[in-house]
Amino acid sequence: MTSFLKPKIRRHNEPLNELGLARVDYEGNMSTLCAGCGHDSVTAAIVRAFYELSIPPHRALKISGIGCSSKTTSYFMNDSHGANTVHGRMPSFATGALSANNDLPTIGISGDGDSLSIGLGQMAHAMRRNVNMLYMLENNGVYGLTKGQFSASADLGSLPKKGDPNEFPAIDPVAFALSVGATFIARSFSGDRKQLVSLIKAGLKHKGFAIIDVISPCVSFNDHKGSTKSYAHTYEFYSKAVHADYIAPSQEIVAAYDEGEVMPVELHDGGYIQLRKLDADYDPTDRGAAFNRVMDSERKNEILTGLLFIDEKQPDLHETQNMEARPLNEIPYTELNPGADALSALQAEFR
Ligand SMILES: Cc1ncc(C[n+]2csc(CCOP(=O)(O)OP(=O)(O)O)c2C)c(N)n1
Ligand code: SF4
Repeated sequence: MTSFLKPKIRRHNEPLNELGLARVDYEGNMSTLCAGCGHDSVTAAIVRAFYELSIPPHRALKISGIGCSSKTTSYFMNDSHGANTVHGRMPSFATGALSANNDLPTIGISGDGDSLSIGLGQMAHAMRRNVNMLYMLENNGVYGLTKGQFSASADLGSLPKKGDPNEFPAIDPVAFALSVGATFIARSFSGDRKQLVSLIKAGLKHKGFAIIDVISPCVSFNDHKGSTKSYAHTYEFYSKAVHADYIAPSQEIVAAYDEGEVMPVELHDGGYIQLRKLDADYDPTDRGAAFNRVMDSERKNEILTGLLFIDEKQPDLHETQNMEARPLNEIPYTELNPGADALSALQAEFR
């Protein structure tokens, strides 16, 4: 894909993270997306989250499918491992890469076209297997790259820029993820940087499959009156169910809110996600209750956001399959390849 290098210039007195890196060190190539595209705001949130978590860029994996959204991986962390894969096939690539090295913080970027049509089966199986990755679904209701056809997330009756209203019901990525077993499910908006950065940090620290459905408007093909994925519509119907903050293992947990409203969820790295319920009846650890609340908000035309469901107890794919904990590239060759005699003995067991 076309890309332009961005000069890396650190400002005087720029704040540095624990690794001594500045935010600019987490940026990538110059974006070639349309000015005002929601996807560029998502990139900025990703840059901030990785910088604030002090993740070494060369120890991370970024992968994507095909679409304007999938070009996002080019715009952050040039020093990371990464690949722009095949349309809808990013989850398989992630499953393979993480089987070889489950230690790499992994972010997959996709669009609603890439994820909910050609890639729906791939995404579903990564969710039910609890592959240890953060999956960002940049959702604009259209195929932006191929000039604005409706995608499967377009709401029934929503209007295109030109032509007839959408005739099919939408697939809601959040309801879908709840039904196939994802263990961290959130929704946000490209225009809500604060919420998005917190969710990305929490999602990266979750052990298992984390999905963030980000409403990310396409200014060229789906930002008009009658679209339910425009900036104006999202701002009007935006509703927050839960506020989530990631608290690193070294930070003290301070009860900043009234008791009963705050729910700390412990993560495998010793950190916490501090959940503050904005809706008193909402329980983000109860899959059935979360599903009912999401359906209820859809009936009311609300765009419910925040960390909508979390389950830290399910084992990830690596654990379920009892795979080698050490990254394969750190295992000595003699251990990886014990020789012809060991192979013959193994084959004999199956005769
Ligand atoms: C196998 C295959 N089929 C179709 C296409 C054409 N195509 C390219 S991107 C795309 C959809 C992109 O939509 P989305 O994932 O929502 O990303 P956006 O561009 O809206 O960010 C399609 C259908 C393709 N590249 N490969
Ligand atoms: S066509 Fe739409 S999705 Fe693609 S870059 Fe432009 S605004 Fe973004």
